[in-house]
Amino acid sequence: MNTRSQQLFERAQRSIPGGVNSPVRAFKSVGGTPVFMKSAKGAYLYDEDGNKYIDYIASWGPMILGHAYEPVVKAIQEKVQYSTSFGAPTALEIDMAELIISMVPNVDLIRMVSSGTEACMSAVRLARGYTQRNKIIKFEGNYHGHADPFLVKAGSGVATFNIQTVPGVTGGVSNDTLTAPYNDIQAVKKLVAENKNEIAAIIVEPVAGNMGCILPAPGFLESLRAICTEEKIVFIFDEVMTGFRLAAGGAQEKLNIQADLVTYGKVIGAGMPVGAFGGKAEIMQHIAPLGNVYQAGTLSGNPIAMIAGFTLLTELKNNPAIYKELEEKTVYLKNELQNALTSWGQPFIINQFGSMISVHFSDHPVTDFASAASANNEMFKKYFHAMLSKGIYLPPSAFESWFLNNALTYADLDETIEKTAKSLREIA
Ligand code: HOZ
Repeated sequence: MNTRSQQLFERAQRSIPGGVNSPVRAFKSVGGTPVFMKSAKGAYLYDEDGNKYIDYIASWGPMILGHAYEPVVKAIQEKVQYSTSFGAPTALEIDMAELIISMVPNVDLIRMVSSGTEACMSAVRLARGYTQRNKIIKFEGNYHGHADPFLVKAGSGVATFNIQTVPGVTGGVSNDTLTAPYNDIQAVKKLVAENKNEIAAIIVEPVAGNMGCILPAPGFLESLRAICTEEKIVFIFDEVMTGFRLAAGGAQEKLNIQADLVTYGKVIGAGMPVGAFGGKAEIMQHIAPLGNVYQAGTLSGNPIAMIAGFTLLTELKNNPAIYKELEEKTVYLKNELQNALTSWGQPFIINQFGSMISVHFSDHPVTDFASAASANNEMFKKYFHAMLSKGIYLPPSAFESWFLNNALTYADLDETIEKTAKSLREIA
């Protein structure tokens, strides 16, 4: 008999393209039926068939303190009775802007939007308007949302489905996006030299999370910073995944590097649809209505998204120990996974930074898109399904990072290891 998830997936495909509202959820790269979720609490997800899962996605990052976090739920419930949207300014938007500015280095002004895609798209437009230049450099396997300029050699779903060229993105747009391998500073220098005074921005995931988790090589981000300063290029950190996750001040704080503009997504709304971009006043003042770089949105600064994010970020600001706890849990998981995979005896690489981690079935270090793509991703599929069947919910793609949440207990981590060992025996 079909499970309820199977029934729902069949029904979904009749009204929703591919049965999902975001391609990675379709499970196409790992095969099988996507699991339809009904509820979540703390570190656990519960599906429509009543199965429980230990969650390693955390809604792709934002559930840092776990799902349905009580203070966030209460704050939303209190706020929602006063309307879900005004289309007019609220005091809460100022509280939120002031809070983010107090937590994040190097941000004088910040503009709220409704998603990480919007944030990155707007930051690039601003960089172009500010520098009066057209081209940008992005890195292979980095994903900055689905706006046209970013769908060139992108990570996440674009890499998962091996889409080389995205129909609908014009040549004119793609030609202005130059790409370099992640961690390859010589390739960046070459692009900059070949396109002297034409590069508006370099945009980077400071710790990559859309081709698995990939760490910046020592000196890579520092060299990008130096090139941008020298060549008057706007340096953009895409902190949609790393912001408020690696540290209260995100990757800028954790790695001690200052970007000119920084973008945020779902994390600043505790999972509500929200994003933001901010940076130095000198650049930000070119945004309308201060300047002519136009950018807008009826739902920007939406009160429900703001109160959810404000409540979560306040907790993170007031409890810096959370980051230490999260990292300790992730290192514990990494070490135990390492033991289980070593006893298994086949090649593997684990990449981990802060509370981001991923396993690559690879005999070579995974440092960029090419090395992530040449791992044994067939093995990942088997591992994913073996784990899923045992109640461990990993990202359904080898090209996505896992995200830990602080509601996870050491007992959850031990259970995950025990099930990893069983899964590896099954798939060997
Ligand atoms: N781009 C997201 C992960 N990097 C996928 C989000 C989703 O499918 O919900």
